[in-house]
Amino acid sequence: MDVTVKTALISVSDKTGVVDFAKALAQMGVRIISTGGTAAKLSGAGVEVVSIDAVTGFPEMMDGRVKTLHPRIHGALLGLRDKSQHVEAMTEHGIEPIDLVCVNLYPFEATVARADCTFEDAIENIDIGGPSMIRSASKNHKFVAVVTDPGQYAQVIEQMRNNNGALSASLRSDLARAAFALTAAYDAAIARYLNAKAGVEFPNRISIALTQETVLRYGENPHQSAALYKLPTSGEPSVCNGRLLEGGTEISFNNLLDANAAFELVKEFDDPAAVVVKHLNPCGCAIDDDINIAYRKAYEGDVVSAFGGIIAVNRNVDVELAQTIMESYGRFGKALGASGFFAEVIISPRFEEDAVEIIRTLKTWGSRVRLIETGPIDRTKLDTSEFDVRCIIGGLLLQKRDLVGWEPEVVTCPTQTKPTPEQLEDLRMAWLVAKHTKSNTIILAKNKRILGVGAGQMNRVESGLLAMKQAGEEARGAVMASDAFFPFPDNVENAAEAGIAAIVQPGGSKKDPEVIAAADAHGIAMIFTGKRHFKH
Ligand code: 93A
Repeated sequence: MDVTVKTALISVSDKTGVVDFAKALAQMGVRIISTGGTAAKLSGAGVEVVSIDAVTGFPEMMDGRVKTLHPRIHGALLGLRDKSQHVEAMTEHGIEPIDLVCVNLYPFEATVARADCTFEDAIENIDIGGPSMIRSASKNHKFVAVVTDPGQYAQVIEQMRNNNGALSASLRSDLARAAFALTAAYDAAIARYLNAKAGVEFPNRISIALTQETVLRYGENPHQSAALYKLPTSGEPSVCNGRLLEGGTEISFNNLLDANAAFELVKEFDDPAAVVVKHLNPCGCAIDDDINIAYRKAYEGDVVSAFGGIIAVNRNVDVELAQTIMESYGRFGKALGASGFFAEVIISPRFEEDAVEIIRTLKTWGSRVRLIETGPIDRTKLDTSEFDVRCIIGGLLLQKRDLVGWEPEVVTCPTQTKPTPEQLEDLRMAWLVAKHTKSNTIILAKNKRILGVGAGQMNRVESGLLAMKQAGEEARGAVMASDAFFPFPDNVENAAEAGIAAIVQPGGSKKDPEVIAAADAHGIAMIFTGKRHFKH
């Protein structure tokens, strides 16, 4: 059933587009009721409005805390037009129906995001009357339309213009569902803020409002449907908060997972760094004063795995870096006798325009690669309030993010041999790479470059053997990182055989004395970080 809009109530904090919206309504003969600031704005623009107090018979009071909370408003929104008792009650109490409510709320989230926001500011920005009207109108969407976003104005006006001033049941239903989701998200944000203020890390009940970013073609596999939703966060530079540049093939579920893994690792480094990720694990990572060299070293770490890889750099992609990336894929593709060598995604704080042009003109894969621009990396702006959320069937596991990086002040060295400054640099790098690699993890590094990665094995010895096999002869003089302690000296023995010179691990095993003795016996320097980085 269509509803002809005769009376509308407009009460908005965000006044974007409201004058044109109200003018269009007025042109179609709609009577407009409005609250203080909105009424002033509309009448200032020449729109005829009835003030809210003329309807309620009460002045707006208590600093505006009570303006629309009145039976003449809520009766007008909630009354069933097809139920005689409701109609009689409306007539008896002089309640005139309102057919459309246009409300957007006090900007609670924007207010609490401000650095100078006081607790009182936050409380005053909790809108009560607005959500009440939105909920009343949404409950009664059989008769009332509820407009909660300036982005909806055009569609509402267009439909009214083409439909003799009436709105369809289907549009009213769409608007009502959006409205309930909005008020739920609004209250979730308030609860989140108050919990944080009260120092409650894990409240009994958590509501998280997620906003759909995009529906994805499919999930991990083609038979799984999927979509990307965004969390309300601080806007920390990340893949999710980044911008997908135009061109390129549609981004996939797995691309997003891998891109996130790659960027979170490259974010750990201040010096120019590059990472290549496959299936959530780094297959290459390097640091150098020159980002081009860092990239080349990262790529050359494991050219076979770099096929279809996800590349992240912590510096802007200019023409030179774009060419370096494309050249590496062409050269190694040919050398391996494989055509169609390509990268899936490149992530960078920024892509210079001519670099994008060069990438896009590369016929083989440049036209298809997804480019994600994250904005400048600023590690002082990491969102410390954010949870790391994992799904198990029937539940979610929440933990605080692992924001521990390299802590030189807690590092100890229990072995007789001490690492050289160069080895220490490599140990630091290998340790940070281990943090971002699936457990059990063993990472080998030399000259600020990863040589071997043992990831996700069910025992640490196997991870070590894989990493050493990959590094081959280069393992001689390299350093090793283990994301958790060694329960036995076996890994150290194997490391000694491969020629590993220094090891970083958390320490804390019952068998530490034996592990240390094994390192000492082979002249290996070993340091303890005191913290582990399991990544399940
Ligand atoms: O303080 S309130 O919760 N009390 C109310 O009765 C009320 N009615 C509408 N806030 C209330 N509103 C909000 O005022 C609306 O949701 C809107 O955001 C804002 C518009 O005020 P103005 O028209 O004075 O700018």
